[in-house]
Amino acid sequence: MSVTPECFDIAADVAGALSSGAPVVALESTIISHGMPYPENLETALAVERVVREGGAVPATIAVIGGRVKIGLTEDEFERIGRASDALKLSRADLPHAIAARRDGATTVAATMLLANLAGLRVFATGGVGGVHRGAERTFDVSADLYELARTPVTVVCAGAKALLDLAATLEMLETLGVPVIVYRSDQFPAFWSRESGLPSPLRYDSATEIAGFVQTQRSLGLTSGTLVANPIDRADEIPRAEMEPWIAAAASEAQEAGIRGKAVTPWLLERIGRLTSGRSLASNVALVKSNAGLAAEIARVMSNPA
Ligand code: PSU
Ligand code: MN
Repeated sequence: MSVTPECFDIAADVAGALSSGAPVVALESTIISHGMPYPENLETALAVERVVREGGAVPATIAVIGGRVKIGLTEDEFERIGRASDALKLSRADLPHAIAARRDGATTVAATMLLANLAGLRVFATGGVGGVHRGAERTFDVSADLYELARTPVTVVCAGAKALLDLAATLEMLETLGVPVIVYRSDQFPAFWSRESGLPSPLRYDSATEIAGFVQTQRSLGLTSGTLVANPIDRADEIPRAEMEPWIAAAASEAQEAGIRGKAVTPWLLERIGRLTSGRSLASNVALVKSNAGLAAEIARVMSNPA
């Protein structure tokens, strides 16, 4: 087992699962603090943990509380991250500050991957990963999530990337960085709220067993990058692309006019799109995160008990 840094607190059930080789699924916390409004954020976070348990794995939501890295949160800690308006949004660059200054912070995909890996967790479920923003040729706004996927050996299950990003550029960037992108049971890369993006799947796999086999092969080759698994939202929960596009365009141009920059961009757009769609985007978001948690639990189970 890996030796974790002194600032880590690993929940008892997570530690038990790790020492016995039982399946564990890491979960991020920025989606709680900056991705959804209260109280839906808390309800969703707890529901996602239940889905992982029902799927036969132990959930480990990751966050920084008072400068301690928590691998697995108590209900009070969920509450603290879900309600705290002063929780920092932590990506790779921000973690040492949050820990040294004893702050509360919620971890993005990048920071969650990094911490999960240090704790020995190999599978992680989220909603959407960050990517290349529209207009990145001017702003250079490319999420640190992509670089983390390139360097950290964790399998990340998501619903694609939000269509408010430049999805074609995001896939190009992932290819450049050497990050394999597997789409689960679909020939198109999914666009978060929508099943389709118009972009072909780089790879398509139809079972958790095949995905676990892929990752095993990746490791046997000495490859230390992550793997992105894109799980399209269920048809019953999706908002088709044509319906989403005008709302995304409106939110993106408003963000530009309002001068929103840096870390604030993704949370701002999500909130705005939530309002423009009268909550429909939030309902889809909740459904897809649960679906991803279920698939991640299945992959973690197969990885723990290879055939
Ligand atoms: N996608 C969502 N909800 C979110 C995020 C992504 O549907 O809350 C968060 C994730 O934590 C992701 C982060 O890692 O936004 C990316 O932010 P940025 O673009 O600033 O790297
Ligand atoms: Mn950014």
